[in-house]
Amino acid sequence: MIVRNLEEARKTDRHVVADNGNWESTRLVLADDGMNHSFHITVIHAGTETPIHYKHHLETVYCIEGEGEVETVADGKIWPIKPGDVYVLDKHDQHLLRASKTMTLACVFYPAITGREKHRADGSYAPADES
Ligand code: 9YT
Repeated sequence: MIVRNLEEARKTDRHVVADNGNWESTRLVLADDGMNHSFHITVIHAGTETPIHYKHHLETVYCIEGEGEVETVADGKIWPIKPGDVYVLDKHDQHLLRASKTMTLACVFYPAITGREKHRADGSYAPADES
């Protein structure tokens, strides 16, 4: 069994800050835990827009606090997101994530990320066998 604490993990390299400053994330569960999923607590800063396209991962995102929206690029649909909402990228949906109030999100990735990924120019993370 594994037990970790968010505040403790934030002091380690599990805590990453996006190059563009839009978000920061603490990866509480990663690939080397052998769970096949990873689990992150991610903060999206107010007033930001982040283009994301997880071509090689599925992701479920639960909003704990804050407010924002997701725009799915294929159809231009806007999905307002508030605490209690979950959005599920079941089709590797290309999207824009916007926060109007700083958002705290709980994110699950399948397959697990290793912790070394950076968003690539196309908004994706490298597939598990490439990273
Ligand atoms: C909201 C969202 O897509 N979060 C992704 C996790 C975060 N970018 C991370 O930990 O890499």
